[in-house]
Amino acid sequence: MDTIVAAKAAARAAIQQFKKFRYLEAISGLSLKWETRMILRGVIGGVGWMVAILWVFGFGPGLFVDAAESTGESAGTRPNVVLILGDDQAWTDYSFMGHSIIRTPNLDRLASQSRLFTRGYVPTSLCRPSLATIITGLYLHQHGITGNDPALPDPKVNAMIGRRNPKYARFYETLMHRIETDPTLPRLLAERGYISFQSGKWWEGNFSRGGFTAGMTHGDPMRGGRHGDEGLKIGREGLEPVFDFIRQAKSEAKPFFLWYAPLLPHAPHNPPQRILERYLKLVPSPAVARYYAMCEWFDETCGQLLQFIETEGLASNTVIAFVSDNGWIQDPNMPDHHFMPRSKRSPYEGGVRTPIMIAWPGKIAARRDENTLVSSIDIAPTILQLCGAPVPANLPGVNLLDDQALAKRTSIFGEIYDHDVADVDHPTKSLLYRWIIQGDWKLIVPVDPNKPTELYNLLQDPHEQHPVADPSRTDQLRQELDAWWDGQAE
Ligand SMILES: [Ca+2]
Repeated sequence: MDTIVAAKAAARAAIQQFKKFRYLEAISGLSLKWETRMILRGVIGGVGWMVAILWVFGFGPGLFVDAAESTGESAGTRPNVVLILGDDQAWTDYSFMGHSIIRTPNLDRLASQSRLFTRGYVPTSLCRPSLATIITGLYLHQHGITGNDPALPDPKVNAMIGRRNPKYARFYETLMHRIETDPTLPRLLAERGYISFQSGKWWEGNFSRGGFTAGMTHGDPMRGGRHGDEGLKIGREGLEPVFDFIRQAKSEAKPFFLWYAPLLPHAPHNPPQRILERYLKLVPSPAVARYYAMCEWFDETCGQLLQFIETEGLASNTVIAFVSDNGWIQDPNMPDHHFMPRSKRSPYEGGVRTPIMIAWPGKIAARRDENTLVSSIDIAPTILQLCGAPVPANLPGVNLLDDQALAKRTSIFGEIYDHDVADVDHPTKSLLYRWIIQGDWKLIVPVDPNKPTELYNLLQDPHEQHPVADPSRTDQLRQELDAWWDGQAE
């Protein structure tokens, strides 16, 4: 499919050259002999066709990834971008990822139309820092938002009350201000004329602080602002605010960026009864049934969003990207939403692995990739290039559509912190683990010297049940991890 897309692009380029030449003739008043004209047109057009032929025979990988897929710039296009963010859903919990009970027909369809990476990761398994990474394209130690909340000095005081204490306002402000100084997708896309809308999860105060031109989250702590407030209604109470924004962008003929981060399947696990009933019959644990139903509910809202884009006639000019901010494995023996130790907030696969996909009908060839390691740090540079926006030099990710760049990168990395940030001025002091995956191997390095460093072969042991003793491989991976970032607080 890539070859056909690229060959078509080359053919289109050749036709454009013909047209350009005719235009030049017209505006310059050149009156060339018929024979001269045909020779020149033949030379110009022939170059395009030659490139197309070379591509077909495999001489051009990477060439048109930039020209036709990655930048969008060459065609002068500015596609709309819809970023769908799951919240607390493990990598296994979609039917397209092989789950035998959970139904996700809408995301399955999107997966079949996408460049899908089943070995996707987020560097960290906690909401706020993971979302900050997705919107900035930076690692946690770069953007400085490492936990969900600043630590409260008195754990006995109710957290919501404690957070409103003016004494601690500086702590919140220090963390939140970072999103104003870091690059963000909406801010960078605004330079290309995009309008943007925040819906759902958003931890960084008012939506405008992240560079969104519109949104749902007011972020006022005196009115319950913490991780999305009004925005958290999206999906659970319909999608009308998102639909209104899309209608507005369409009527103003402006390209748009949509942040769709509903609190789904995140707790509270209170799915509609009509969905829950099916799962209660299939699994013995009511808590697991509720979580499974939440996954289907999330999928249902994604279907409503994608259907709206289709109905509005925007599908062919809209990029859809998907990632979950972190995983979740429901404890079957708890009455309510409680996660198992090796899921959310942990460095294990149940916390950090997620499918990552990107779709653009007719522009990005659908392909299921079960080998290549990718990370949520790659989403920002991919979107920026697709929209023809400049990619800041300090972004560590690569374009998900650039096969050569992906092949060159052999390792991906992550860092796990405590839920609360102990010292907002030195946020990396709350570091708990760093991890590296290289090929099939994963090394987890704890900060606590009393905890073991763990090595796993993910191909043979995808759920990390059997640590491997291999000192030389451990040393080699440890060196590469340290070369990436040594974990020392700044
Ligand atoms: Ca989350």
